[in-house]
Amino acid sequence: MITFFNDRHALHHGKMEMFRGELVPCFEVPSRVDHVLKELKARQLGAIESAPELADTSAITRVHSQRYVDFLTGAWDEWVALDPSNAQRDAIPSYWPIRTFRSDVLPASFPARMGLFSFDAGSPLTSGTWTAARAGAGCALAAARSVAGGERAAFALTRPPGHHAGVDFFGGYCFLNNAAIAAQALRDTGLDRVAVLDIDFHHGNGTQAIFYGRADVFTTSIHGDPRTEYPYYLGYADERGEGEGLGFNRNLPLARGTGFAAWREALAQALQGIADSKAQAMVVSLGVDTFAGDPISGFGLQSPDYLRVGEDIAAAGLPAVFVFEGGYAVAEIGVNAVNVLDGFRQRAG
Ligand code: Q9C
Ligand code: ZN
Repeated sequence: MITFFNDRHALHHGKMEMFRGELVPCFEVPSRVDHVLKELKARQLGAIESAPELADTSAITRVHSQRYVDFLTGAWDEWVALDPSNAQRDAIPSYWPIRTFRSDVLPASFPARMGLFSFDAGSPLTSGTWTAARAGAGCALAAARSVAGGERAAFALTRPPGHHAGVDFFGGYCFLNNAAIAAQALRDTGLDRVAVLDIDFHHGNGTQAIFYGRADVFTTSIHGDPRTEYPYYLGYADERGEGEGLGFNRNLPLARGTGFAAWREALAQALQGIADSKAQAMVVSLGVDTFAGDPISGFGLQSPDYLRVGEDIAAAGLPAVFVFEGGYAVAEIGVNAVNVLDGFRQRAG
């Protein structure tokens, strides 16, 4: 399996996130990816290449709005222009245009615009966020192109993660939706139907929303029940797509505390949905925050279970683009993520 690595990832390094009334150290830290890289090398899973830089943002604007990309491009400079001492502080939104407010008008105020383009206060925007996120999109694109070119599987090893980011918003530690960019790139390189399998603990709200009205990209997510788990406001089983996309989204919410046996049954259902959708390739949003030891999540998977996850995905028989998402038990993150890839490789042959 070939890995494309975002070697600019550490330029995004948030200090603190807002959690229940206080600022706590960010869970989404650069060392996450370093541990996965180290484990990949130790287990000799295949070639590891630094992903090439994007020549332009056209692959990004296939799934994100131009005005959101413009916002992200200039955000840090605008933040520092508000007050030069902001250079020492991350930007965190604190106002949002919820129902009955206008979102069509772009405010001149940067903090107001930051709220327009986000949905939580847990995703600090830093000096290097745009550079890191843009390079991550390049990483996802490179992985998608290699699979479109005939590789059975490729891994986009990047952070910040992506699956919570929508057409025009960031949140959940995500700024650009790498999995959606990869899925769209597969479509744009000639595949008629693709699927996104999201196995991160949290519902892939951004990915779902981006493709909700489309029949060419089947999206399916296994996640903590939104009634109790982040991102709370999306991810219920009755969300099945709309318009032409009706029937092309499938959510499999599971109760906090779910262990591997029940989780694996949900995976079988998700894979059956993908088979029924007639997808020719899949993008896997590979979060390992389903791990029992994850500090912010609530499922009970153990490290060896991830080998079985990779095997089950490989048995579906489709080419796969793995895109790295969440996982916050940093000491075990390398073993857990690479176990999925190794299980896939062994089963795929
Ligand atoms: N103190 C991903 O896994 N915060 N994002 C929950 C934690 C948001 C997770 C509260 C979690 C976002 C990509
Ligand atoms: Zn997650």
